[in-house]
Formats: sequence, C-alpha cells, structure tokens
Amino acid sequence: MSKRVFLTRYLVEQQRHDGRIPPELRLLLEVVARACKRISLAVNKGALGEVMGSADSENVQGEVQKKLDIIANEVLIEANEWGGHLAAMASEEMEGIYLVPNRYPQGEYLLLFDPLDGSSNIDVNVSIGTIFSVLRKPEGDRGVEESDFLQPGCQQVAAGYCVYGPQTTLVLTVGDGVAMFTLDREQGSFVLTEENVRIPEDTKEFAINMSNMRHWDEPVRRYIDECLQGKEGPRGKDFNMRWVASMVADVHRIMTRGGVFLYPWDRREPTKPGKLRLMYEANPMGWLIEQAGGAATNGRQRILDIAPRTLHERVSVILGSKNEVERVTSYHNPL
Ligand code: AHM
Ligand code: MG
Repeated sequence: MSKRVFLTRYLVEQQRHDGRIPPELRLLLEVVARACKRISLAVNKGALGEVMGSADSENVQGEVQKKLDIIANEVLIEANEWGGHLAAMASEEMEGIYLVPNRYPQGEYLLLFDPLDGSSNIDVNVSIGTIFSVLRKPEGDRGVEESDFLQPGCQQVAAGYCVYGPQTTLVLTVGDGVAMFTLDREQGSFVLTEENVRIPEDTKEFAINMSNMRHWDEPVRRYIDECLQGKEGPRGKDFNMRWVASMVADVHRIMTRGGVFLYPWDRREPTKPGKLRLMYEANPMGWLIEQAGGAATNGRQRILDIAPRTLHERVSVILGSKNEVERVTSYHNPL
C-alpha cells in the first residue's frame, strides 16, 4: 500500500517548500480542518444528535437559521479563537465581526466563513458544507475593524471548503494549486487523495436553478437556451443539467469532472446583485476554481477583482470550466 500523506504532513511540507506558508497559517488551517471534523460528526449524527430543524432565529440576511448553522458557527469560533493565529472572524451567521477576546494572543490573520452552506439540504440528508477564506490583517497596531475585511478576493492567502456528503472531503488552496483530502473516519484524519486538481476547460454540464428562468437577464437566458437546444442548436452538442442547491456540492462536482455553475442576478430582488455572498462564498470558491484552471466572474468582471463594500455583500456568480465561463461573460460584455 502506498504511503498515506496526512493533512499535517502536507501543510508542513508546504511550509518547508520556500516557506510557501508561514507556521501561523499552517496552524490556522489545521484548526479549521479540526473544526470541520467536528461539524462532520454533528452532521452525520443527524436526528440522533438532536441537531435537526430550525433554531427559531434569523441571521443578518433575514434567513431562518437551522440548529446546525448555529452549531457549526460556534464550533468554528471556539476552535479558532484561542490559538493566537487570528485577529478576528466574520461569518454568514453573524452580523458584525468577531474579535478574538483580549485574554488570548492576537494573530495576523482574518478568517471568514459560511459555517454550513446549503442549509436547506440539512433536513433532507443531502450534501452540505463549510466554506472559508483567509486574509491577512492590514499592518498597524490599532484594533481590527470591519473595513479591514473588505479586501478583494485576489488578496486571499488561503481558501477552502469541506463537503459533508457520502464522504467528507476537504479542498484547499494556499495559492499553489488545489489539493483534496478525504476524511478517514476511523482514524479521524484527513488524507491527501488528490493533488493538482484540474478542471477541464470545456464541459457539457451546467448548474443553475431553472425555476428562476423567467426572472433572468438576457445574456443568461441566451446561454442556457443555447445549451438546451443541444446538438441541433448553435453549440452542436447535448448538455446535461445538475442542481444540488448546495454550492459546496455543485462546486465539488465541477472540481471533480468540470461544468459551469451559475447563480446570476435576477428580477426577483432587482436591487440585490445576486443571492450568494461575495466575501465567504464567491471569493473562496472563485479562487479555488481559478487555482484548478477554471474561471469565475460576476458576468462582467473577475470575482476576485471586485472591491467589496460591505461584509455581507451579495454577488452574481458564474464559475467553472474556463471556456464556458468566458462564453457567458462575453454574452454580458458584447464587443
Ligand atoms: P445558504 O448559505 O443560506 O445555505 O444559501 C446558499 C445556497 C447555496 O449553497 C446554493 O447554491 C443556493 O443557496 C441555492 O439556492 P436556491 O435554493 O435558490 O436554488
Ligand atoms: Mg451559504
């Protein structure tokens, strides 16, 4: 049997190779992975763990919180607040930023997360996941403020997601490609199962919530309409469609076999730029996809170049196989 590489060893080697990651970032990523293991256990227990159902509360976006949303948020905070690697955290489930309490040492990094993405799938036993993004705290001695988080995605120093499905898989980038780790449940360790993940540039598979079709803008309608025409249409090939309604699961499929994911702006809430959140959904996913050779735009510009204005800002998202993303983007930006 070939030798197994555990997450710890992978990260230590990343640290050794030209100091690709500093020791504090290595520690941070190990702690996030440990928190994901705990969330995975809670998710796996399901109804036996009394973790199902709603929590009778709403988050800052006015969405009903599930018990597991809150548990996952607490697990991530408790795991990360004391280690000395972080200065502050931000989450989909918290209105403001969470400063590391004064009793603990302050670190150089900022952590953002969607603790449990795809909450509508919790109760129906369909894959859900955790998404995270790591930024460096801007230089200076003053305390951290919300504005310190408002950095474009191209300044991320690490990003990843953990999908809780038939397997628990952690997918990670520190800016040197994408690696996947599968949780060995008996040992409780993440094992490296794929390095240098590459997304095919072309695809025959798209992911979009078709029930919103009547609300879409013209370029998105045109793209999907051309896909639906199949062999007989301008694309000259048949397309397949998938929509899990957990971004983590849809992105993981694209990481594994290619495809294009769209959650575009639509007319249901015309003043909002989209449904998904820029800072802790689109940015980390966009960077992971780019690191695997794909592309990510909001239809008009690269996601990672968007200068955020607020912590919970929303954005239109088109990501996945490069040639498809470029095609949809060109339909939004005609020459
Ligand atoms: P959440 O963070 O509240 O779970 O919402 C985000 C999720 C994504 O995972 C998914 O792509 C999308 O919402 C599905 O939305 P819809 O139910 O409109 O298809
Ligand atoms: Mg989410």
